[in-house]
Amino acid sequence: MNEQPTRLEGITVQSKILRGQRALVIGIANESSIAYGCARIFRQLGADLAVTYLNEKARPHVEPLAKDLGAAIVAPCDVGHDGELEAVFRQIRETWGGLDIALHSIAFAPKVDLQGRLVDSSAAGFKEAMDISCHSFIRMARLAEPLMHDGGTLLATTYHGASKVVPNYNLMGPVKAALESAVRYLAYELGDRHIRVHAVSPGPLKTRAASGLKDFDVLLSDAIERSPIGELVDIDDVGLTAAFLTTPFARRLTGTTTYVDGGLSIVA
Ligand code: 0WD
Repeated sequence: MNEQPTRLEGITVQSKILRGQRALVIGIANESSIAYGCARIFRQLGADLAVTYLNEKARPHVEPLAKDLGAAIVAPCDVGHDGELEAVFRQIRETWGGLDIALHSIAFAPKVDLQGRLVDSSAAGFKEAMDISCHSFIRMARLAEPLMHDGGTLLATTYHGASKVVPNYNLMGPVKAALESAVRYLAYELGDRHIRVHAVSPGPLKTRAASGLKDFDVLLSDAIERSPIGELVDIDDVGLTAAFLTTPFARRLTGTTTYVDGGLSIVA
């Protein structure tokens, strides 16, 4: 990896503070994915990467990105399919022998449940949303724990709709609330192994997952209008915050939900 400082729009990152860190990134669907922004920043700061793709359909979109990132491991992983997450961790153990960072940047709910009222949501739809979007993070933590020999950082992606009602976020609100709570309990349980656990909560970003929400464009224009900083966040912004949480600068932080939203969430 070259030693040139990393240039992002408007800032220069001099540091390779993540050199030697091995990072698993789950949730790259395409170059707009939040996970891609995080992977790119982790890499630019010196980390080695393992990257997953959902299935064969997603593979041609993810593989070229993984190649550009110089990912050491590129593997299929649908967390809803028995054994696939386990297989990724097996490959990490065989290739690296350990792991320092794991990012979970995925969410799913069946469209009919996502776009309907919470009060009308089906048990099956709620259960699937909870399994893919929340419990898979717990499974990821369980698999990561024995590989994080010198401690590490587990990161999940959440949204403000977990703690406040955001119109049209519907059943993902309670699902993300469970995820944020899981982050706190995992932080409590894994703290003595120096495994820190965080949720990162970005403001609205135009991605494929977001396009499944009704009237998402309204959320975007509202974020520009009402946030103190007055601009949308981008995936590099999320990556920088995620990266910060993995560094020694954050070594006494755990269990937090950290907003990357230009201050939108502080405004009534
Ligand atoms: O405004 C936004 N975009 C925000 C997103 C604001 C705040 C939070 N988030 C969260 C999302 O809820 C999600 O947890 O960020 C996370 C990443 O979402 P994203 O980057 O916005 O969306 P996208 O690029 O679509 O990545 C999510 C990916 C899926 O993409 P598709 O488009 O195929 O649904 O999650 C993956 C998949 O690649 N995914 C799975 N991965 C493994 N196993 C599964 C699964 N079963 N289901 C979906």
